[in-house]
Amino acid sequence: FSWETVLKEKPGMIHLLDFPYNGETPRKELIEGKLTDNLFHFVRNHGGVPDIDEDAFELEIGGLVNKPVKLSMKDLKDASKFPQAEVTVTLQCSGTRRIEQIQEYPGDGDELINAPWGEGAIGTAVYRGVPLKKVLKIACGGLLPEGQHLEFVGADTYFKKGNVFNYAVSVPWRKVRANEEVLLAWEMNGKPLPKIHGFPLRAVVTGYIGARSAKWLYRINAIAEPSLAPVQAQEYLYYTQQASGTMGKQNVKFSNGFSIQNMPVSSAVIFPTDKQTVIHDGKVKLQGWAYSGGGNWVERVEVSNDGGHVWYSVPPENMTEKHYHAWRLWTIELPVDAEGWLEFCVRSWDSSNNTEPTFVRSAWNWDLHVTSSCHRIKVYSVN
Ligand code: MTE
Ligand code: MO
Repeated sequence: FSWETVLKEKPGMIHLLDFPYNGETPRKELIEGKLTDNLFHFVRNHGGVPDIDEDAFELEIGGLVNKPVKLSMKDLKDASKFPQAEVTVTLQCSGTRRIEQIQEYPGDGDELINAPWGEGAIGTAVYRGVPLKKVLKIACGGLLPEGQHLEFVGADTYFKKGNVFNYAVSVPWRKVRANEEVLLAWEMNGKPLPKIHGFPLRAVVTGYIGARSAKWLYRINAIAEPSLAPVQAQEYLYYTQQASGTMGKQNVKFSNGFSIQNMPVSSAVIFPTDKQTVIHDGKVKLQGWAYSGGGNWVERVEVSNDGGHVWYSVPPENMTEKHYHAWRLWTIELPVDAEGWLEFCVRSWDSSNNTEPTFVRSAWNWDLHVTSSCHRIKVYSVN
């Protein structure tokens, strides 16, 4: 899978890395509608894109379950065996808006780990599949009492410090047990899951960072403790600036970081863009997205034309509807009469009354994850 192939199939994608291919949704397509066109959904890969024959494919489920099984795609899609579900889900990479943290202070990773994503490592789709909870119950007779986490293993391989690993992560059984919307999915917006998004089968873990939604999923292990695979145990950790004192990240132990699961509430202005000249006629139209993880929906979005002193609420009728697992797109005519450089910013609140840190440095962390601070852009305003 080369960048050239992707360019042909996904014209206009914002290019991050050739190999492994990583691409960001173009701005216009990002806020085109509540559902992101599959063609333009962002892509985050750690390794190559596996070629999987759906007819020969089997999902193996084992570890601390009552009955280990192998299921073909035909078994999984047999609605008389497993009830199917469709869920609208925003997937957000924990690297979204990382570029702002990089600009504040550089981190300490390579370009794969610290890919400089902007505002487009997020997208929304309707996924169809089977609730993982039901598959574990119906096919495996449930978990053994020690089975407290579910490890997802992807068929893609990935290099780290001279070793080759399969992409593997885990989620707590509690999350799956409490949430029938955690899916094993084979369809995205009514179409077969595209190859680059995990064909033939992926996990879709609502409310969590994108990393837990393993693509090319071929093995699920019920385990007692969170997975020790490097993606789970060594990446997607949140190290506060204080964790390293003045010594730099090289002195930090993995155990000093905490594992990031739920996404916090965050938002972004997509139009206008940073450093753009805007012509105002007493107002300027702003457009963007707002999303919160953990099953929280976005309650309110506010924008400011003066760097965050005076705020204007986006009228609810100018937002797409509330949703437990999906973003809200918003539009507002922001009053503007000044000429010259202005700082526009956005902040939002979710249904648990969480809001966003004021400045990027308030939530800076060594691996540059979950940039949730108030998104700020500078525009040159003329009349
Ligand atoms: N699954 C596998 N097998 N390999 C990967 O590299 N990347 C993860 C996750 N699942 C990844 C994976 C990350 S970090 C994110 S953000 C999402 O997939 C992105 O999903 P997408 O490429 O379908 O947008
Ligand atoms: Mo990600």
